Amino acid sequence: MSYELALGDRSYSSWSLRIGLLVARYDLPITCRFARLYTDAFPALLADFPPARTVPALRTPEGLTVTESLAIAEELATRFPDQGLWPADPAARAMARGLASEMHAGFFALREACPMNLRQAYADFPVSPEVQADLDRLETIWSAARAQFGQQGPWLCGAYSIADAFFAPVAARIAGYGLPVGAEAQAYVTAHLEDPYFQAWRAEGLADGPDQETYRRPYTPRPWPVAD
Ligand SMILES: N[C@@H](CCC(=O)N[C@@H](CS)C(=O)NCC(=O)O)C(=O)O
Repeated sequence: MSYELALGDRSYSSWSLRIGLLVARYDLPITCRFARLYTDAFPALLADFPPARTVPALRTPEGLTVTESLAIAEELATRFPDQGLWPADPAARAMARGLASEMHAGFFALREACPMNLRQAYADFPVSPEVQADLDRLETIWSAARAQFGQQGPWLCGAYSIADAFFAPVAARIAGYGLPVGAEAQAYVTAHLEDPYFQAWRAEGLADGPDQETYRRPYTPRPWPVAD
């Protein structure tokens, strides 16, 4: 038995994006199976990954299903130790682990107000105080990581790591909803938008089928911010 991964819509499923980016970037030997949310295909896919009720879900060669994105990322890092999913440097790794965990456990206002949508960008999004507080916190932790470990490139803790994959959907939200961040955070967002693995995922998602109406928001539509 080999590794299989259940994933949702490439355009809309932020948790799928995180793990999908890791599989593609690190060329992991995992078969990805996709199903669109809100279709009959979704429960049918999950039926092959008991007891998962959300995506992503990883089935290991031993037949065990791992759920929860952070647990899946940790499991992949452990099972493929030569690929460098976490930074090799202990201090950078500790920082990266903290960042990914904080993302997994928080930023609820931003996630609620701005569902990830890689197909549609908006203008005139009204930023609530709660969303602004999440943005402020993001700027604080991104800046702290980059000040310590980010001098050599665009990512948070040296080379691209699980921490960056966990913030890829956040970068997409900042770009897509035109959320206000400073120059340093904006540069980090742009690094994600220009990342070839992110661009490939987004392009594949555009071909997944019709738009999912549930993700449409009543703001002024505008083109996706980076031509790719
Ligand atoms: N905490 C979970 C969240 C996973 C999640 O909510 N996935 C969404 C798609 S992005 C899902 O499967 N939703 C289907 C449902 O809730 O029924 C994780 O880290 O993987």
